[in-house]
Amino acid sequence: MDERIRFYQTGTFTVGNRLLTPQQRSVQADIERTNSLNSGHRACQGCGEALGARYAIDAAMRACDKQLIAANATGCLEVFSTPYPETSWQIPWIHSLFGNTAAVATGIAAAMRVKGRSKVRVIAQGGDGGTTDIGLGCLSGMFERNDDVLYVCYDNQAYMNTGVQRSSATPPAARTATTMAVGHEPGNVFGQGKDLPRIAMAHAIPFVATATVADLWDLERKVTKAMALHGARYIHLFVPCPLGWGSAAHDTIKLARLAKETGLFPVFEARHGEVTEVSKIRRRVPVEEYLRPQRRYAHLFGKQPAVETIARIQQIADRNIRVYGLLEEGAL
Ligand SMILES: Cc1ncc(C[n+]2csc(CCOP(=O)(O)OP(=O)(O)O)c2C)c(N)n1
Ligand code: SF4
Repeated sequence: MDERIRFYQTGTFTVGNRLLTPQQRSVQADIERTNSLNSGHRACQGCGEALGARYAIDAAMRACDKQLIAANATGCLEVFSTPYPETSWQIPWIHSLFGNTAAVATGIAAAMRVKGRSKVRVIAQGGDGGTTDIGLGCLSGMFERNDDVLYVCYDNQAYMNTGVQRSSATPPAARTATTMAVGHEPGNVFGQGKDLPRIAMAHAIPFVATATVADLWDLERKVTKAMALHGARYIHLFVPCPLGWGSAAHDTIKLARLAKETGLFPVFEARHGEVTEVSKIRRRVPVEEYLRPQRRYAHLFGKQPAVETIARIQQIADRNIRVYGLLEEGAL
Protein backbone atom coordinates (compact mmCIF):
# COMPACT_ATOMS: atom_id res chain seq x y z
CA MET A 1 0.00 0.00 0.00
CA ASP A 2 1.28 3.50 -0.82
CA GLU A 3 2.01 5.60 2.23
CA ARG A 4 1.38 9.32 2.08
CA ILE A 5 4.61 11.25 2.34
CA ARG A 6 4.49 13.93 5.00
CA PHE A 7 5.64 17.50 4.54
CA TYR A 8 8.54 17.26 6.95
CA GLN A 9 9.92 14.29 5.06
CA THR A 10 10.24 16.30 1.86
CA GLY A 11 10.92 19.71 3.37
CA THR A 12 14.63 19.16 3.07
CA PHE A 13 16.33 19.15 -0.27
CA THR A 14 18.64 16.28 0.50
CA VAL A 15 17.37 13.10 2.08
CA GLY A 16 13.66 13.88 1.76
CA ASN A 17 13.79 14.14 -1.97
CA ARG A 18 14.75 10.49 -2.31
CA LEU A 19 11.31 9.53 -1.04
CA LEU A 20 9.67 11.22 -3.99
CA THR A 21 9.40 10.24 -7.62
CA PRO A 22 11.89 12.10 -9.84
CA GLN A 23 9.05 14.26 -11.20
CA GLN A 24 8.13 15.41 -7.71
CA ARG A 25 11.64 16.21 -6.54
CA SER A 26 12.81 19.76 -6.03
CA VAL A 27 14.80 21.45 -8.77
CA GLN A 28 17.77 21.75 -6.42
CA ALA A 29 17.76 17.98 -5.90
CA ASP A 30 18.28 17.51 -9.62
CA ILE A 31 21.84 16.93 -10.71
CA GLU A 32 20.92 18.82 -13.90
CA ARG A 33 20.11 22.05 -12.03
CA THR A 34 21.78 25.02 -13.62
CA ASN A 35 23.40 26.67 -10.58
CA SER A 36 22.20 29.88 -12.20
CA LEU A 37 23.59 31.97 -9.35
CA ASN A 38 26.88 30.27 -8.72
CA SER A 39 29.15 30.35 -5.68
CA GLY A 40 31.74 33.08 -5.24
CA HIS A 41 29.31 35.99 -5.03
CA ARG A 42 29.62 38.56 -2.26
CA ALA A 43 26.32 38.36 -0.41
CA CYS A 44 26.44 38.46 3.39
CA GLN A 45 26.31 35.20 5.27
CA GLY A 46 22.70 34.08 5.64
CA CYS A 47 21.41 36.42 2.90
CA GLY A 48 17.80 35.48 2.13
CA GLU A 49 17.94 37.26 -1.21
CA ALA A 50 20.84 35.13 -2.49
CA LEU A 51 19.07 31.97 -1.39
CA GLY A 52 15.76 32.99 -2.93
CA ALA A 53 17.31 34.06 -6.22
CA ARG A 54 19.17 30.80 -6.59
CA TYR A 55 16.03 28.72 -6.11
CA ALA A 56 13.76 30.98 -8.16
CA ILE A 57 16.04 31.26 -11.16
CA ASP A 58 17.05 27.59 -11.21
CA ALA A 59 13.34 26.66 -11.16
CA ALA A 60 12.64 29.12 -13.97
CA MET A 61 15.52 27.71 -15.99
CA ARG A 62 14.20 24.20 -15.69
CA ALA A 63 10.69 25.33 -16.62
CA CYS A 64 11.81 26.88 -19.91
CA ASP A 65 14.45 24.41 -20.96
CA LYS A 66 17.19 26.88 -20.07
CA GLN A 67 15.96 29.49 -22.54
CA LEU A 68 15.94 32.36 -20.06
CA ILE A 69 17.12 35.97 -19.96
CA ALA A 70 17.06 37.95 -16.70
CA ALA A 71 16.99 41.71 -16.20
CA ASN A 72 18.12 42.89 -12.78
CA ALA A 73 17.46 46.19 -11.04
CA THR A 74 20.25 47.89 -9.14
CA GLY A 75 20.36 46.62 -5.58
CA CYS A 76 22.05 44.02 -3.42
CA LEU A 77 21.31 41.13 -5.78
CA GLU A 78 22.94 42.94 -8.68
CA VAL A 79 25.85 44.34 -6.67
CA PHE A 80 26.85 41.18 -4.82
CA SER A 81 26.47 38.95 -7.88
CA THR A 82 28.15 41.11 -10.49
CA PRO A 83 31.05 43.30 -9.45
CA TYR A 84 32.23 44.10 -12.99
CA PRO A 85 34.00 42.38 -14.71
CA GLU A 86 33.07 39.33 -12.63
CA THR A 87 29.69 37.67 -12.33
CA SER A 88 28.15 34.69 -10.57
CA TRP A 89 25.31 34.40 -13.07
CA GLN A 90 25.38 31.40 -15.38
CA ILE A 91 22.59 32.77 -17.56
CA PRO A 92 22.16 35.70 -19.97
CA TRP A 93 21.69 38.54 -17.50
CA ILE A 94 21.49 42.31 -17.87
CA HIS A 95 21.80 45.03 -15.26
CA SER A 96 19.16 47.70 -15.82
CA LEU A 97 18.82 51.00 -13.99
CA PHE A 98 17.39 51.01 -10.47
CA GLY A 99 13.89 51.89 -11.62
CA ASN A 100 13.38 50.50 -15.12
CA THR A 101 13.86 46.72 -14.85
CA ALA A 102 10.28 45.96 -15.80
CA ALA A 103 10.58 48.13 -18.92
CA VAL A 104 13.93 46.58 -19.91
CA ALA A 105 12.46 43.09 -19.51
CA THR A 106 9.45 44.10 -21.59
CA GLY A 107 11.81 45.30 -24.32
CA ILE A 108 13.73 42.03 -24.28
CA ALA A 109 10.48 40.04 -24.54
CA ALA A 110 9.35 42.24 -27.45
CA ALA A 111 12.69 41.81 -29.23
CA MET A 112 12.51 38.03 -28.87
CA ARG A 113 8.97 38.07 -30.27
CA VAL A 114 10.03 40.14 -33.28
CA LYS A 115 12.95 37.82 -33.93
CA GLY A 116 10.60 34.83 -33.80
CA ARG A 117 12.40 33.36 -30.78
CA SER A 118 9.23 32.46 -28.97
CA LYS A 119 10.92 29.86 -26.75
CA VAL A 120 13.05 32.45 -24.97
CA ARG A 121 11.45 33.56 -21.72
CA VAL A 122 12.16 36.67 -19.67
CA ILE A 123 12.45 37.38 -15.95
CA ALA A 124 12.82 40.74 -14.24
CA GLN A 125 14.01 40.96 -10.66
CA GLY A 126 14.69 43.59 -8.06
CA GLY A 127 14.54 44.48 -4.39
CA ASP A 128 11.54 46.01 -2.63
CA GLY A 129 12.91 49.54 -3.09
CA GLY A 130 13.39 49.03 -6.83
CA THR A 131 9.95 47.44 -7.04
CA THR A 132 7.59 49.23 -4.68
CA ASP A 133 9.12 52.71 -5.02
CA ILE A 134 11.24 53.81 -7.95
CA GLY A 135 10.26 51.00 -10.34
CA LEU A 136 6.54 50.95 -9.66
CA GLY A 137 5.55 53.03 -12.71
CA CYS A 138 7.38 50.74 -15.14
CA LEU A 139 6.06 47.68 -13.34
CA SER A 140 2.47 48.89 -13.42
CA GLY A 141 2.86 49.55 -17.16
CA MET A 142 4.21 46.04 -17.65
CA PHE A 143 1.20 44.65 -15.76
CA GLU A 144 -1.29 46.83 -17.60
CA ARG A 145 0.04 45.81 -21.04
CA ASN A 146 0.18 42.19 -19.84
CA ASP A 147 3.74 41.91 -21.15
CA ASP A 148 5.17 38.42 -21.22
CA VAL A 149 7.49 38.77 -18.23
CA LEU A 150 7.75 37.15 -14.80
CA TYR A 151 8.76 39.79 -12.26
CA VAL A 152 10.29 38.60 -8.97
CA CYS A 153 10.52 41.06 -6.08
CA TYR A 154 12.97 40.11 -3.34
CA ASP A 155 11.44 41.82 -0.34
CA ASN A 156 13.93 42.45 2.47
CA GLN A 157 11.86 45.41 3.63
CA ALA A 158 14.38 48.22 3.04
CA TYR A 159 17.00 49.66 0.70
CA MET A 160 19.76 47.38 1.91
CA ASN A 161 22.42 47.95 -0.71
CA THR A 162 22.87 51.61 0.19
CA GLY A 163 22.83 51.19 3.97
CA VAL A 164 19.35 50.17 5.12
CA GLN A 165 17.08 53.09 4.29
CA ARG A 166 13.31 52.81 4.61
CA SER A 167 11.27 51.72 1.59
CA SER A 168 7.50 51.66 1.21
CA ALA A 169 7.70 47.97 2.12
CA THR A 170 9.37 48.65 5.49
CA PRO A 171 7.03 47.45 8.26
CA PRO A 172 5.76 49.66 11.10
CA ALA A 173 8.08 50.20 14.08
CA ALA A 174 11.12 48.79 12.27
CA ARG A 175 14.33 50.73 12.78
CA THR A 176 16.23 51.68 9.64
CA ALA A 177 18.89 54.32 8.97
CA THR A 178 16.08 56.74 8.10
CA THR A 179 13.53 55.63 10.71
CA MET A 180 15.60 55.86 13.85
CA ALA A 181 14.57 54.28 17.14
CA VAL A 182 14.10 57.63 18.86
CA GLY A 183 11.26 60.00 19.66
CA HIS A 184 7.59 59.56 20.40
CA GLU A 185 7.02 56.71 17.91
CA PRO A 186 10.45 55.10 17.38
CA GLY A 187 11.11 53.27 14.14
CA ASN A 188 8.97 53.32 11.01
CA VAL A 189 5.52 54.87 11.18
CA PHE A 190 2.33 52.85 11.26
CA GLY A 191 0.40 53.24 8.06
CA GLN A 192 -0.55 51.46 4.90
CA GLY A 193 2.85 51.19 3.23
CA LYS A 194 2.45 49.60 -0.18
CA ASP A 195 1.05 46.11 -0.41
CA LEU A 196 2.59 45.20 -3.78
CA PRO A 197 0.94 41.78 -4.18
CA ARG A 198 -2.48 43.47 -3.79
CA ILE A 199 -1.46 46.24 -6.21
CA ALA A 200 -0.38 43.60 -8.73
CA MET A 201 -3.70 41.78 -8.22
CA ALA A 202 -5.58 45.00 -8.89
CA HIS A 203 -4.17 44.83 -12.44
CA ALA A 204 -5.91 41.43 -12.79
CA ILE A 205 -2.78 39.87 -14.30
CA PRO A 206 -2.71 36.09 -14.87
CA PHE A 207 -0.55 35.19 -11.86
CA VAL A 208 0.44 36.76 -8.55
CA ALA A 209 2.00 34.82 -5.69
CA THR A 210 3.81 35.40 -2.44
CA ALA A 211 6.42 33.04 -1.00
CA THR A 212 9.18 32.91 1.60
CA VAL A 213 12.61 31.34 1.70
CA ALA A 214 11.34 29.17 4.55
CA ASP A 215 9.47 27.02 2.05
CA LEU A 216 11.71 26.66 -0.98
CA TRP A 217 9.70 23.81 -2.36
CA ASP A 218 6.67 26.13 -2.49
CA LEU A 219 8.81 28.80 -4.16
CA GLU A 220 9.98 26.40 -6.85
CA ARG A 221 6.42 25.24 -7.40
CA LYS A 222 5.15 28.80 -7.81
CA VAL A 223 7.94 29.78 -10.20
CA THR A 224 7.25 26.66 -12.25
CA LYS A 225 3.53 27.49 -12.39
CA ALA A 226 4.24 31.08 -13.36
CA MET A 227 6.60 29.98 -16.13
CA ALA A 228 3.91 27.74 -17.60
CA LEU A 229 1.79 30.83 -18.18
CA HIS A 230 2.23 33.78 -20.53
CA GLY A 231 1.55 37.44 -19.90
CA ALA A 232 2.52 39.50 -16.86
CA ARG A 233 3.26 37.48 -13.74
CA TYR A 234 4.46 38.59 -10.32
CA ILE A 235 6.09 36.77 -7.39
CA HIS A 236 6.73 38.61 -4.13
CA LEU A 237 9.37 36.75 -2.16
CA PHE A 238 10.05 37.41 1.53
CA VAL A 239 13.82 37.37 2.08
CA PRO A 240 15.28 38.17 5.52
CA CYS A 241 18.43 40.30 5.52
CA PRO A 242 20.71 39.64 8.53
CA LEU A 243 22.63 42.88 8.01
CA GLY A 244 19.62 45.18 7.75
CA TRP A 245 17.45 43.40 10.30
CA GLY A 246 20.18 42.84 12.86
CA SER A 247 19.42 39.15 12.94
CA ALA A 248 21.68 36.14 13.18
CA ALA A 249 22.78 34.67 9.85
CA HIS A 250 21.53 31.28 10.96
CA ASP A 251 18.04 32.68 11.70
CA THR A 252 17.14 33.57 8.11
CA ILE A 253 14.94 30.55 7.47
CA LYS A 254 13.47 30.67 10.98
CA LEU A 255 12.47 34.32 10.63
CA ALA A 256 10.92 33.71 7.23
CA ARG A 257 8.90 30.87 8.73
CA LEU A 258 7.84 33.01 11.69
CA ALA A 259 6.76 35.83 9.37
CA LYS A 260 4.36 33.37 7.79
CA GLU A 261 3.31 31.57 10.98
CA THR A 262 2.51 34.85 12.78
CA GLY A 263 0.36 36.01 9.86
CA LEU A 264 2.54 39.07 9.24
CA PHE A 265 3.44 37.80 5.76
CA PRO A 266 0.49 35.99 4.14
CA VAL A 267 1.54 33.33 1.65
CA PHE A 268 -0.94 32.92 -1.16
CA GLU A 269 -1.52 32.67 -4.90
CA ALA A 270 -3.93 34.67 -7.05
CA ARG A 271 -5.13 34.34 -10.62
CA HIS A 272 -6.58 37.28 -12.53
CA GLY A 273 -7.00 39.31 -9.34
CA GLU A 274 -8.60 36.61 -7.19
CA VAL A 275 -6.93 34.64 -4.40
CA THR A 276 -6.99 30.97 -5.39
CA GLU A 277 -4.77 29.35 -2.78
CA VAL A 278 -3.42 30.19 0.67
CA SER A 279 -0.69 28.48 2.71
CA LYS A 280 -2.29 27.83 6.04
CA ILE A 281 -0.67 28.51 9.40
CA ARG A 282 0.00 25.26 11.19
CA ARG A 283 1.03 26.70 14.55
CA ARG A 284 -0.08 30.22 15.28
CA VAL A 285 2.75 32.26 16.77
CA PRO A 286 2.50 35.61 18.62
CA VAL A 287 4.31 38.39 16.74
CA GLU A 288 6.68 38.89 19.66
CA GLU A 289 8.44 35.63 18.76
CA TYR A 290 9.20 37.01 15.31
CA LEU A 291 10.14 40.54 16.44
CA ARG A 292 12.37 39.76 19.40
CA PRO A 293 15.36 38.16 17.59
CA GLN A 294 15.72 41.19 15.28
CA ARG A 295 17.73 44.19 16.45
CA ARG A 296 15.66 46.48 14.22
CA TYR A 297 12.90 45.95 16.82
CA ALA A 298 15.19 46.05 19.89
CA HIS A 299 13.61 49.33 21.05
CA LEU A 300 10.33 47.45 21.59
CA PHE A 301 11.93 45.19 24.18
CA GLY A 302 13.80 47.55 26.48
CA LYS A 303 13.35 47.85 30.24
CA GLN A 304 9.77 48.86 29.58
CA PRO A 305 8.50 46.77 26.66
CA ALA A 306 6.44 48.75 24.14
CA VAL A 307 3.32 46.72 24.84
CA GLU A 308 1.02 48.97 22.84
CA THR A 309 3.24 48.96 19.75
CA ILE A 310 3.58 45.18 19.88
CA ALA A 311 -0.22 44.92 20.20
CA ARG A 312 -0.64 47.11 17.09
CA ILE A 313 1.70 44.82 15.15
CA GLN A 314 -0.29 41.84 16.43
CA GLN A 315 -3.42 43.50 15.07
CA ILE A 316 -1.84 43.59 11.61
CA ALA A 317 -1.12 39.85 11.81
CA ASP A 318 -4.64 39.12 13.09
CA ARG A 319 -6.14 41.11 10.26
CA ASN A 320 -4.14 39.17 7.67
CA ILE A 321 -5.22 35.90 9.25
CA ARG A 322 -8.86 36.99 9.02
CA VAL A 323 -8.71 38.53 5.52
CA TYR A 324 -6.84 35.61 3.90
CA GLY A 325 -8.34 32.84 6.06
CA LEU A 326 -4.86 31.71 7.06
CA LEU A 327 -5.64 29.50 10.03
CA GLU A 328 -5.70 25.81 9.38
CA GLU A 329 -8.71 24.12 10.92
CA GLY A 330 -7.65 22.82 14.32
CA ALA A 331 -4.43 24.89 14.27
CA LEU A 332 -2.90 25.39 17.69
C1 LIG B 1 18.05 56.48 -9.62
C2 LIG B 1 18.87 55.87 -8.54
N1 LIG B 1 18.70 56.30 -7.27
C3 LIG B 1 19.40 55.74 -6.29
C4 LIG B 1 20.31 54.77 -6.56
C5 LIG B 1 21.15 54.21 -5.44
N2 LIG B 1 20.74 52.88 -5.07
C6 LIG B 1 21.32 51.78 -5.60
S1 LIG B 1 20.75 50.36 -4.97
C7 LIG B 1 19.71 51.21 -3.93
C8 LIG B 1 18.87 50.48 -2.93
C9 LIG B 1 18.28 49.19 -3.41
O1 LIG B 1 17.29 48.78 -2.52
P1 LIG B 1 16.29 47.63 -2.90
O2 LIG B 1 15.70 47.84 -4.23
O3 LIG B 1 15.33 47.48 -1.78
O4 LIG B 1 17.21 46.33 -3.02
P2 LIG B 1 18.14 45.65 -1.91
O5 LIG B 1 19.48 46.27 -2.02
O6 LIG B 1 17.50 45.86 -0.58
O7 LIG B 1 18.14 44.23 -2.32
C10 LIG B 1 19.81 52.58 -4.12
C11 LIG B 1 19.05 53.59 -3.36
C12 LIG B 1 20.47 54.36 -7.91
N3 LIG B 1 21.32 53.39 -8.24
N4 LIG B 1 19.73 54.92 -8.87
S1 SF4 C 1 22.75 43.50 2.99
FE1 SF4 C 1 21.09 42.02 3.22
S2 SF4 C 1 20.23 41.69 1.14
FE2 SF4 C 1 22.27 42.67 0.96
S3 SF4 C 1 23.71 40.97 0.67
FE3 SF4 C 1 23.67 41.46 2.87
S4 SF4 C 1 22.09 40.08 3.73
FE4 SF4 C 1 21.81 40.12 1.49
